[in-house]
Amino acid sequence: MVQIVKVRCEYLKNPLGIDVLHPRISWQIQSEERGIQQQAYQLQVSLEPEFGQVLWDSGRNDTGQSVHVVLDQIELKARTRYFYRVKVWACGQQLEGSDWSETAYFETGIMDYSQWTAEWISAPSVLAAREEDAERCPLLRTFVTVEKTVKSARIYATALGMYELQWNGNRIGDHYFTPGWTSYGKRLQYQVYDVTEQLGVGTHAIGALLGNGWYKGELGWTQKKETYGSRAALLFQLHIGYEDGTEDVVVSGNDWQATGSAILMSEMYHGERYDARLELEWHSGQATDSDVWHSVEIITHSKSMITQQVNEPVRPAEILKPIAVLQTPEGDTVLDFGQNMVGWVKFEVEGAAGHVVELQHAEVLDQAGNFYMGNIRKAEQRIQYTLKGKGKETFEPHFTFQGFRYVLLTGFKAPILLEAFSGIVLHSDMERTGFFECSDAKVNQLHHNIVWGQKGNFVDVPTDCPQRDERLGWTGDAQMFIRTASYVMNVAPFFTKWLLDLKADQTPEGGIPFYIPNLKPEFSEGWGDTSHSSAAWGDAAVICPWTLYEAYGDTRLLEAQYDSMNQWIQYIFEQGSDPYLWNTGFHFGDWLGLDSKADSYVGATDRDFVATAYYAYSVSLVAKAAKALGKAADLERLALWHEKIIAAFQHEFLTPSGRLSVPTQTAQVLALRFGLVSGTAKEKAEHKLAELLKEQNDHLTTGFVGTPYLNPVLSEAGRNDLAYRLLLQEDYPSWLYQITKGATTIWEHWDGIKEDGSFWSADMNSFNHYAYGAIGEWLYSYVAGIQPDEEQPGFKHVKISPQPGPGLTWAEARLMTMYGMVVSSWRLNEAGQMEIQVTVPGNAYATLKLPGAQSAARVLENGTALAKAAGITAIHEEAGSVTLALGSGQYHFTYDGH
Ligand code: RAM
Repeated sequence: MVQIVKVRCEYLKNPLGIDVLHPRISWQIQSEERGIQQQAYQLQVSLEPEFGQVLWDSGRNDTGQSVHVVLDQIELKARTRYFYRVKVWACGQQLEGSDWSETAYFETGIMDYSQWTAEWISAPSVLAAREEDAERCPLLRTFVTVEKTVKSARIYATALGMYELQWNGNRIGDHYFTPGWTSYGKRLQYQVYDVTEQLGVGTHAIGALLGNGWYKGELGWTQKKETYGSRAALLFQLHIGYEDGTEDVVVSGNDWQATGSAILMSEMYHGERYDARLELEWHSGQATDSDVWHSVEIITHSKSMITQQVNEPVRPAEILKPIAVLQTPEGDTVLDFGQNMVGWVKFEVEGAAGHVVELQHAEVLDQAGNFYMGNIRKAEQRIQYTLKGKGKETFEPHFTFQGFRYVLLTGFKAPILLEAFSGIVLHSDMERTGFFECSDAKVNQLHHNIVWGQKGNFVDVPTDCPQRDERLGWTGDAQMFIRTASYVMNVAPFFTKWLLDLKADQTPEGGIPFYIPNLKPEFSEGWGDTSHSSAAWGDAAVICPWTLYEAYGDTRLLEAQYDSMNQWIQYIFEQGSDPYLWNTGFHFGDWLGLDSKADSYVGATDRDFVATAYYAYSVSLVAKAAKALGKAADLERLALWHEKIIAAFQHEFLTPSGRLSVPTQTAQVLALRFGLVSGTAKEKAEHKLAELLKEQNDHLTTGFVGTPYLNPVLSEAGRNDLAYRLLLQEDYPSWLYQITKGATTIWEHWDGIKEDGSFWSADMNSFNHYAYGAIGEWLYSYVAGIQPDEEQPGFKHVKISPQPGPGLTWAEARLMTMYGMVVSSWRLNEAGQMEIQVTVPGNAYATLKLPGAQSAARVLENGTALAKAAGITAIHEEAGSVTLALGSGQYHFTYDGH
């Protein structure tokens, strides 16, 4: 029996607001049987869930494609729900037709921005006239009267600033920080809410709170505001379809009213100030008092940049309860959530009207055990709540988030009840896809920390850190971590959105700003007058789309970014004194490398070396993209270009006898990983790397640039022994050192907390920075051995090559790919045999290299000889290694001789 599961449109389950003309459909095929390959599919689209009338029927389509099938035969109409289902014929031992999949749907949105008839409305300035109201968030409202039975109702909304919609006093939807952060001048996403249920006959109050958000609040470390504009405004359109076939549209316009809300201040970095005494019964329809309610102002602002939301919204993903309440030596009362998290605290409190309680958020306690805010810099992370004094009150903030493990409480009555506090974890609601476990508890904690680093820093944009006055979409950090990120969660929609902003903010010369979305240049003080295009940072333009292509087989995305990728390498071409070297301009170099000079953040590896190495790498990836997209002429030109860079690199950085002239770990790592050396020069670099590690007593000195590739390079060089030693080191500097210091997320610095418990300087010491979490890639793709194949991307062909090493007795990774779950695990059992368990999803196939297997004859699959086991389509034996070609299914191999 074959069964179809996880039918998705544009990666999403039943999405609303799809505005692409030809969305893509994907599904997965499950079966108990091995070797399942799809032979044909049939796809049907209907306007009704029962498929009474079929709008489009593909008929039987003889193809194996089950991922990103483009719906290009129907002309989609705006604001319409399309139901679809799929059936396949798959071949295992025999050809079988499946049942129809469950019915899924997608719904189109506004599609054409000229259909926005609503107007931008803003609170009148009189509301902010009093000094104490200057920061107050406005509340806008209107009333809607429904006289007939509603069949369907949708709200389409966006804002300059942030908005939260309310319906008769209740929050609408579970999207947070809407409309998200984009390069607002060029792209502004809108959201869709299904409010059919809420819209019974009668009069309804609709409210919208407006906050500063990224649009006009403080951003960057220079305490500047109004990055994108100075006025918060709402754009709102409610389409009501009645049972009788008629329609009404309610839009934001001058009939709306505005007043000040109970939110006296709300800032991303600083937190929120809320006075519950100011709450209004605003939805009752009574408070029409003109002292309180004013007419809104219509503002002129373009709508042409409004666009569909492609990524998942930020949602509350989980709730953590505090594990303890502490009294610090300084006498503070502090909650410990046991996990460095991102989101906010929801709390219950009781007391007299006017009483004020305060929460301040920090990541760590200092050496003495006191609450420590130093590394949060100028971000206040403070929630201040004034009670209304009417029994139990519950509060959670609106337009701000905090990065924290510890919360300093002020004004709360003793004894503190832990039940009264909940840590609400907020992040982009991506599907968790990767799971890793092994025999070492500290390595498992490291993986946990990687996952939490991703949660906390994937709040609509990939940020460097989520707590201090920074929280920016740093390109370098994103490209270093993206491969790991793509194992841990499905990040395709998330990065598709971010790459659209990257493209939008790319300079006319092809340069890439340091962070995306970009800020104004004056926000980047401290970097001189350069505000873009450092090597290894700007290369995100190329590395990110390519990585997504490999992981998800997303050709459309690659095509969409292709020009931007080319513009980036062209930009580099124009920079150097020699077009094939990049030896000019500002670069971050091997950022935070431990071999840096005192008082510098830049590691010892020559910056021109790093820049030229990345230049070569990016050109090689654009060449691969050209190949994948069938652009033969480009491929030829790019291949030649790449050769010239390699030649220039070798001329500049390789001695005549074949040594790299830059004797750092990172230099060897980059040259090896990017294929810049070959033959004896490659051997020398491998040897040198081992020697440099030995000099450090098998410890790394690498920074942001070298660290992600260090272990992969060692494994490729046949030095798993060394890679495992680095992984398992527990003293400084190492990944596990921070675990021994209690880390629950990845630190920015190898020595964020020093051996004696003191801190690295407060000026840049985040405890939630995912860059060094890029070791995750190695755990999945080498330790467990699951790798994509660029020729058959999206894990259509899975390369599985587990690489056991000293110090671990077993490891297992599970990865939900576009085709389904891939599993790879190895275990040295008590009898000293190697056991390998592998799962290959339906309609995919795998090449499995059995680690340490001497001969195929000695390997059993579930007790049977390999030649007799189902699903194994080929067996290769070569120089003491056994490689198998596998069809889909679950396998269990056992053999001696590791
Ligand atoms: C820091 C950021 C980021 C890094 C840049 C160069 O401010 O936190 O991680 O990419 O510097």
